Amino acid sequence: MHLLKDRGAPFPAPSEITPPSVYRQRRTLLQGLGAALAGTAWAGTAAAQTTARPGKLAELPARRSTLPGAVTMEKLTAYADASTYNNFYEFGTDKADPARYAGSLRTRPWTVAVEGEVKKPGTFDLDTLLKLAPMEERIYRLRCVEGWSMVIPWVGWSLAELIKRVEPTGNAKFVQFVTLADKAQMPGLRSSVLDWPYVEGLRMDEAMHPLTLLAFGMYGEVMPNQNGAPVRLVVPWKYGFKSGKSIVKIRFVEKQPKTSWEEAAASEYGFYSNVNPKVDHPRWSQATERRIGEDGLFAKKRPTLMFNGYEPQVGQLYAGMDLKKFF
Ligand SMILES: Nc1nc2c(c(=O)[nH]1)N[C@H]1C(S)=C(S)[C@@H](COP(=O)(O)O)O[C@H]1N2
Ligand SMILES: [Mo]
Repeated sequence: MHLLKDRGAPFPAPSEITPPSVYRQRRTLLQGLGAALAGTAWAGTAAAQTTARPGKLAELPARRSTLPGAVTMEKLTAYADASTYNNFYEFGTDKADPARYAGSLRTRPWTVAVEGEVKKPGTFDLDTLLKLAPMEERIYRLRCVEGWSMVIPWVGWSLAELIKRVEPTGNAKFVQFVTLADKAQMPGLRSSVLDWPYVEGLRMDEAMHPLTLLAFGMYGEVMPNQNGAPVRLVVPWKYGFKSGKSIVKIRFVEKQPKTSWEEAAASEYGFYSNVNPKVDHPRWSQATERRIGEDGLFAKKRPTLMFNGYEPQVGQLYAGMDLKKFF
């Protein structure tokens, strides 16, 4: 939970890593060369990177994104970690609960309603969304406000693609994301830890930023339920909770919308929630983070970067804003 203080730990230096398209080639090459390279450091590195396609769920092909900032070179988090250490309170507050209980989530049929201040409102079914724009692989850091982070190869397309198609009116200043709340499928709704449904929001320019991803998969496959199937948001420069899972409605509004975490504790979770090592959470520091899968007894925490490392791409959105006030 966000109530827990980070227990601290992490990791040495960001080890150099090979992007998936390249390591897939290497893997093929290695397979071709057979055991010839086995035992070399290089072979070891390539083998460690074959997590890109875990082979658990249906493949979701994507081209590599060429968008600036969309592919970090950091070592990927293992799929086994990214799909078992989750926050998805609709299935419980323990990190293991979503993987344990999200099997009951029915992800088809699925629709996303788009409404509010748009000229072309409508309801999009999943198959339409899957074909709406070319799928891209984006390797983003995701940093939770609790003080841990992962590096995940997401599959999806820029939310801006959808926004352009529905033609927002001049009154559309913010976007609210409403996620599924169904007691029959989500045992966590029995708890009142949050006001359901889980809602989140972005300012219009944040929602339109090309890095803001509507994600349908990860590691080359469709999204595991526990990671927010069948469609979720990923906003890489903001704390993880801004990235709503299992979205059913997108509303364009004039006034800053309410968000579940602000509602739960306004003094701790602001609307913006940009990753910012200089603005501590009232109950813990945000200066450092531990990388999931790389923590150990002697591992060092790594410094948290301004805007989670996406400052070159998104810093301009906040020019002139007091980020301590608008935290
Ligand atoms: N619907 C919904 N979306 C959610 C959450 C949630 O509890 N419910 N948790 C958020 C939080 S706190 C984080 S850190 C990320 C975690 O995403 P991951 O499990 O894919 O790493 O999802 C976010 N989206
Ligand atoms: Mo989080």
